[in-house]
Amino acid sequence: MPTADLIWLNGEFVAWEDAKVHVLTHSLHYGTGVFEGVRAYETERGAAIFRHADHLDRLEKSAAFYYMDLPYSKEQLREATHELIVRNGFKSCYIRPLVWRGYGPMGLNPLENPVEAMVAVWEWGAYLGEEGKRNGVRAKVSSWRRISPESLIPHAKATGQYLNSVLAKIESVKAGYDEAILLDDKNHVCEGTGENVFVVREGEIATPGHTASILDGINRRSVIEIAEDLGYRVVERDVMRSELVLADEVFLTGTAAELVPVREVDDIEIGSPGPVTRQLQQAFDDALHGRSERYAEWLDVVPVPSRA
Ligand code: PPE
Repeated sequence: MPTADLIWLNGEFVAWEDAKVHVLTHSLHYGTGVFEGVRAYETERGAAIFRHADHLDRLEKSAAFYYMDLPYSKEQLREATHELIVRNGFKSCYIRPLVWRGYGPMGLNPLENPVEAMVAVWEWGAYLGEEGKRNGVRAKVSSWRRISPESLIPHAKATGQYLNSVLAKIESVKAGYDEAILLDDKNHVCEGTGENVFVVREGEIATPGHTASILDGINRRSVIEIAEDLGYRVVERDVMRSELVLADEVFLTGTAAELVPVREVDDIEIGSPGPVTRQLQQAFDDALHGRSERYAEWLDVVPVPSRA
């Protein structure tokens, strides 16, 4: 695990190894936490955080679903993250904000437990491997269904909900695949364990819509916008399992993963990465690294304090 010098914990910068909580922390027992995954990239204007405001908005919404107010304002979290990146000396990094119910009464009512917050940063390379990013990953349709909106909140990025992704990930890795694709409770394609999924067929790009129990991925939104700007027809609709194989190309999007082609589904070769995936990967990469004027407003440039 790559580390950093400092972690921001409840308003203070503490040494990485000292960023600790009590073992009776509510969230440790019951999964009552919400989090984000964000990335900062090295750009010509300095380190820049991709769609930071959107991630903080989603963090606030995720917290609200579980009856938590953010203990620090979004602006405070934003500034703390800027300072954390500067003080750790990073030009690019992964950013993990977490808000959780802390030490207090045990039992399932969390409402008396304090709400705590932290932000950690570290250098995180290609989530599904460099080779996967270049030439595509091998995915397996999971035997596990994505959490149903009747039992949990697919739109919330809550820690406890990730047991669903963990089961699917373990199953796929033990079977020798790189990633799992989960169907939803209606047997439609939903998403990867930590990525949204797209299928390309005859020039049309399709991705499961909000009623398919997806997480409303920020990179999903970005890639839809980029694809439309490039003139592609993008539709949000139900996607059948068979379409993963019928497709000319399949790819995944997520903060950690970025844009990753899927080269095989259930041991069947698809044809990805094909030309559409390649074009989108390039345009998306340009947006992330600040090489695209058109998407410049997506970047939250980290201010560097003057040494005066
Ligand atoms: N679905 C899930 C279930 C998910 O966890 C992510 C992000 C996405 C879709 C894509 O969302 P977005 O990053 O906003 O485009 N997964 C985060 C956690 C990964 C992890 O292993 O931890 C991430 O990519 O940071």
